[in-house]
Amino acid sequence: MSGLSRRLILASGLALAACGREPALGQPIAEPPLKSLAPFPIGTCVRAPELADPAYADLAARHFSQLTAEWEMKMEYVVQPDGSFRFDRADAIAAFARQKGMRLFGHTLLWYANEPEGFLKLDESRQSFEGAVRNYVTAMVARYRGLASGWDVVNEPVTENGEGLRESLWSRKLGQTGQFKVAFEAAKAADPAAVLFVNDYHLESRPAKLRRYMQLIEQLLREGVPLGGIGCQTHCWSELPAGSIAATLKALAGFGLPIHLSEMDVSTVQGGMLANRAEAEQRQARLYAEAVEAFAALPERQQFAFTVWGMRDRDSWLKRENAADTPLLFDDLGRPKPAFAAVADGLRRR
Ligand code: 9MR
Repeated sequence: MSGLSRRLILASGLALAACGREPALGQPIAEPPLKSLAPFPIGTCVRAPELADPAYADLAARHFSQLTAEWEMKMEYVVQPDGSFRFDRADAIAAFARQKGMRLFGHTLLWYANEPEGFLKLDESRQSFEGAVRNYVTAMVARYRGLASGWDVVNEPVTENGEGLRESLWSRKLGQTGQFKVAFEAAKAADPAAVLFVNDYHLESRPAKLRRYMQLIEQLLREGVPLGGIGCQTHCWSELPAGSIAATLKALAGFGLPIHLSEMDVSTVQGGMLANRAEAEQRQARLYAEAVEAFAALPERQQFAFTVWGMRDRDSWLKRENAADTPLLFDDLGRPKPAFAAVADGLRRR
């Protein structure tokens, strides 16, 4: 090895060691932090107990600038059967975000999938249902005021086939429109600076669902609900045709509101058409690249955050459904996959 190249390697090793990473001679230089390549926040979801694992915590702090709780800020964890709240895990995620200088994203206040006993058994002779919902929303939003940049206020309101809005405890008790008014107004009062979202999935794969979602957004804006942003979860699969994610983001951006690409993952098994993992992972990488490039092409003031739904494949909810799935940017050991490189390249090209 020439003196020059040896000096270069030593010098880059020293520079990295100074940043708290210590590669030895001959080890490849680590990939750049994703967040350093993006002018907008790059988010991931996390679970509180895993933050105690240094490898998991390092990956989160190195690459991401925004954290969403994967489930510990939902009613299913927070609301106890007796109606009391527990914030320990949400507080742990918030403390980690604060310590690492990251934003927190609040997920989620009203969700059809969460109908906790505390609400089902509410004694309405003592407390009205609407009052209890307002108390809950106010308690959550006020607690993380100043740290949470935004909230998913109503999650997944549109039915699977896009024909209508979902029935839930919230729509039955407060009315289909009432649930939005109550939750958004209480959230706005509790933190006027937080951006308040609706959020839904399969918008890129089901045109009828996207149309119904956009009708709902139009209606909420017309009725003066303080809706401040639009969430597009982007749970998809490697066979999704090219162009649909980009077209969906563009359509949603037509409202002029901030866009959160809020839960991206790309299943390599759900589409079921690909025989070969290498091809599935290449298609996956292309879809991640399409998504990040389309997001980066939105007007700057509409780029709320680009969020992936987990870091390592083994942490993904999809892995629990099918152990063969590999939907995320990092493999089981936390090593960057082709999908990671595609996102990094997409960010460099913007
Ligand atoms: O990934 C989440 C999983 O760990 C939870 O068990 C589940 C129920 O809380 O929610 C999953 O996340 C969902 C998100 O909150 C809303 N959009 C769909 C996500 C995947 O199911």
